[in-house]
Amino acid sequence: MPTVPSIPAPPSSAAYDPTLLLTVILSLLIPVLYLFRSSKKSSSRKLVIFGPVGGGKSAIYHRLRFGRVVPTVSSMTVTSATFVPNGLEGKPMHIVDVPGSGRLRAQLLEQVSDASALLCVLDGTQLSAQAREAAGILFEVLSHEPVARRKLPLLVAVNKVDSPGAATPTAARKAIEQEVQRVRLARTTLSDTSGRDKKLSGIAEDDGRPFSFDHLETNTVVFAAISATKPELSAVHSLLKRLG
Ligand SMILES: Nc1nc2c(ncn2[C@@H]2O[C@H](COP(=O)(O)OP(=O)(O)OP(=O)(O)O)[C@@H](O)[C@H]2O)c(=O)[nH]1
Ligand SMILES: [Mg+2]
Repeated sequence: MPTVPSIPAPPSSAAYDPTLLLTVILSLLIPVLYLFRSSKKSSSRKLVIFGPVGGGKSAIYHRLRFGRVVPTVSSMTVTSATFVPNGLEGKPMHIVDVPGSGRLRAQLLEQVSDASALLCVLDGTQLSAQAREAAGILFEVLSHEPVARRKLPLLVAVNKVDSPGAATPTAARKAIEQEVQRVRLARTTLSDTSGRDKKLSGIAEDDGRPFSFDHLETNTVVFAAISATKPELSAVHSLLKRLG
């Protein structure tokens, strides 16, 4: 009996082709790995802008992003993008504008956890109110564990130097240090009465001396006068240049 030549069965599905399967997996994996890598990279150059309501954070953010200032209203959501800041050259940076509203404090602490530089902005024409508010925010940020254990550069920018009567960086520093001392005493008393025996460090550590930013070992703090509208942002540019 003549033998019938066997005909190879057609592949039931193209997906079973191992080469094709590998190509599909790789083409899906590569963009995911790339995205992960670039997000890690951007967080190694991440600036977080924070501070009291009305200090001028969004004005600075717009100036850095678009090179101009647009009329703003008090922000209610976090704004962020990765870009090469206006007036600088080089690699893009991830810049985050966190509104001053107390309702966004948890988001602020989340944002600063992986920041590589901090920019606290206050309105130099409203020193006493802004210094009190700024001291409370700075206390929370600098005592936040992921920030406290890293050496992060911090610029406290006294904004609106273009306006008459704006405070000098020296006056702002003194006012904020006095307010931080008040916050620190209030928090220390609270933690004593709560019965917790937690070792406080950094900005929260009451070592018997009046608080000074010079006592902080983990953060390098610079005070400078700036203006988002004039514009006079050299101190902000210097901070950004440190990120490489
Ligand atoms: N004269 C002057 N006004 C400024 C300057 N920067 C900001 N402003 C004005 O100050 C007001 C508040 O500025 P914003 O940038 O919205 O303040 P913000 O810090 O983002 O405030 P929140 O989003 O509420 O936390 C706006 O009317 C700005 O135009 C500045 O350098 N000089
Ligand atoms: Mg804003």
